Amino acid sequence: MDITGILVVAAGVFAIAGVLWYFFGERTAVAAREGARGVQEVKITVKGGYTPDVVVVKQGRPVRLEFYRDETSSCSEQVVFGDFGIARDLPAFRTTPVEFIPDRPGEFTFTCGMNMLRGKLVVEPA
Ligand SMILES: [Cu+2]
Repeated sequence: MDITGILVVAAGVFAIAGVLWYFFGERTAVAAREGARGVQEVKITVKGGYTPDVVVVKQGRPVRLEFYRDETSSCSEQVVFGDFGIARDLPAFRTTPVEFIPDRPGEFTFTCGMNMLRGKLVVEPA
């Protein structure tokens, strides 16, 4: 293989790694900040996905996730926390709070109403 061939293969490997990272990599994990009254608060932007898409909170303390939906795509018009029995409509270009108390530790997926967009709530044991 000459140098051009090696470069082509290397570029291909980088491209594939990039695609895998884009689809499967965990991009942003954010720990909740404790605000007034001990509420764990995180702002999440909804635009073709959730940013951050990994949110870390502590068990047994109230959580307030503020979803700002920065698009009109119908895909993201609802957010669902199946494990906690929560489904909320997210009006476009507004902030919608989702409040609950994570009563058990673990990793819980939250999704859009169609189960396409995905994020993860990590509840650390108290
Ligand atoms: Cu969707």
